[in-house]
Amino acid sequence: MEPEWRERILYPLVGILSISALLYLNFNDELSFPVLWQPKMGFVATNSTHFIVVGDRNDNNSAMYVNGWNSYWLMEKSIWGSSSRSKVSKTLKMGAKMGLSVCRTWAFSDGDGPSALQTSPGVFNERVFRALDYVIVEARKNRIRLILSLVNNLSAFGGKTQYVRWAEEAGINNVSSFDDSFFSHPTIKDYYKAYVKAILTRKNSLSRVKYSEEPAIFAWELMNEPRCSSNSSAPVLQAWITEMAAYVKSLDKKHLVTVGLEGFYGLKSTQRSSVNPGEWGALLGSDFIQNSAINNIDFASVHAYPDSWIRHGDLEAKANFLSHWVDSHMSDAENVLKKPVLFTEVGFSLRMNKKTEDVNFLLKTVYDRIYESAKKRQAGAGALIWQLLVEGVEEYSDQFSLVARDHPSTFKLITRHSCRLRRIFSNSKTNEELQSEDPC
Ligand SMILES: *C1O[C@H](CO)[C@@H](O)[C@H](O)[C@H]1NC(C)=O
Ligand SMILES: *[C@@H]1O[C@H](CO)[C@@H](O)[C@H](O)[C@H]1NC(C)=O
Ligand SMILES: *[C@@H]1O[C@H](CO)[C@@H](O)[C@H](O)[C@H]1NC(C)=O
Ligand SMILES: *[C@@H]1O[C@H](CO)[C@@H](O)[C@H](O)[C@H]1NC(C)=O
Ligand SMILES: *[C@@H]1O[C@H](CO)[C@@H](O)[C@H](O)[C@H]1NC(C)=O
Repeated sequence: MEPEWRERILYPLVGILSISALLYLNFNDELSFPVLWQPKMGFVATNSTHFIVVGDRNDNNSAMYVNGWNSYWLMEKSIWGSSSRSKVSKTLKMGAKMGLSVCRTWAFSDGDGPSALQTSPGVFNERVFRALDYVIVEARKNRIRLILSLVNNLSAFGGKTQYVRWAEEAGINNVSSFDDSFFSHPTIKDYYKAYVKAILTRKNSLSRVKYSEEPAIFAWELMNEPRCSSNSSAPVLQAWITEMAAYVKSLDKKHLVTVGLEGFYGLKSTQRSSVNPGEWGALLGSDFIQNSAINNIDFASVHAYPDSWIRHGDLEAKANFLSHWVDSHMSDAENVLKKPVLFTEVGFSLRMNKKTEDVNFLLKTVYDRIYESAKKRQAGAGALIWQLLVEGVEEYSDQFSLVARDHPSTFKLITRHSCRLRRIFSNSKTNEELQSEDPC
């Protein structure tokens, strides 16, 4: 061996290898292995009624229409060890392969179990926070953007109920037995704000990027499906959204904010009441128009569950409802709100629709309307199916869950929709899209 070769190549090589080995040994704890490189991404913003990616070409060609999905359990599945983490990674990879660009997931888990993120007001389990760090890093790796929801209306993962319980445990005795004091009691509002602040100012332990600076976050969602039935005329929820959206913006000016509504029209939107699935829709203390019109709310969010909302309708009745529901919200977003609207949960019961073709038919009803809207660069900005699973996460299954193995035709339909949305913008592909996987 030439001595010169040894000095010029071998010694440095050995040096690099031993430093790498040292780094590897030091960081081998998978929970703290640092991320050295991440793909570049722009932030999502809005331009009148559509989304754009800032930092891309800034003509109207950079309009972004979304095909996406829900997997609410990503953080929880990332807490314990690499074999369950690999399911999270697999899920995000699967989304990318289907041309999906946005995933909605929970950034909350309130309570006292070992997988709770917030164990009492303002107190966090660092291990669970690192699981959320991991989800964000993996999303970015796959060029997926996340809609992160900040609290639940329902009591799964704590929700409103847990916040009210904390207040009671702290000796506050004027919280009503309704969980709705979540929206009005000053102490509980402070709990929520402290939580929001901890999330938004978090520095990712893996990438060292602050959440407020992370382009792989598509938006913050104030709450999953807020309802405040005890005040059906809606001012309580309206005031809460106004206050909390402003609070989020005061900490983070780069990210979009949405409410997380189901989309029912309230008592003040009488001209729209026939669009609701029933009279009950107006009595839940929310109002799609008023709540979404708030200045700091950047885009409207709507859910669609025809199987749960009109239980006794046949397939045709459900498809009719769905068409009106989607058209009405897109038209209000375009003409009244002048903001994009995302259908952030669209779910069809596999128990009630016995045939996969029926699920596909209903899903296609929504997708076709989004596609028409995208062709005209209008406000119907996309839909997120509830929910996609990979094999091995059956514990998170519900009657709306789709697994590729069992529902290949639905997966094909979802992918085809991603592709036709992409084709509309194919002569103006953003740099990001050109680099990402092409399923089409
Ligand atoms: C913007 O979009 C419109 C409608 O699709 C098109 O006619 C126009 O040429 C586009 N402008 C630019 C700068 O690409
Ligand atoms: C927003 O859209 C308008 C046309 O509607 C266009 O002229 C403008 O350049 C767009 N701005 C950005 C930042 O994309
Ligand atoms: C929201 O919470 C209330 C209880 O406070 C409950 O009655 C309602 O069913 C929940 N709704 C949804 C859709 O989450
Ligand atoms: C409960 O008490 C606090 C002060 O401790 C007060 O600010 C609040 O208005 C009271 N009532 C409700 C419903 O929040
Ligand atoms: C709803 O809340 C508003 C404002 O707090 C109050 O004026 C109104 O009386 C409440 N309505 C009902 C039905 O509780």
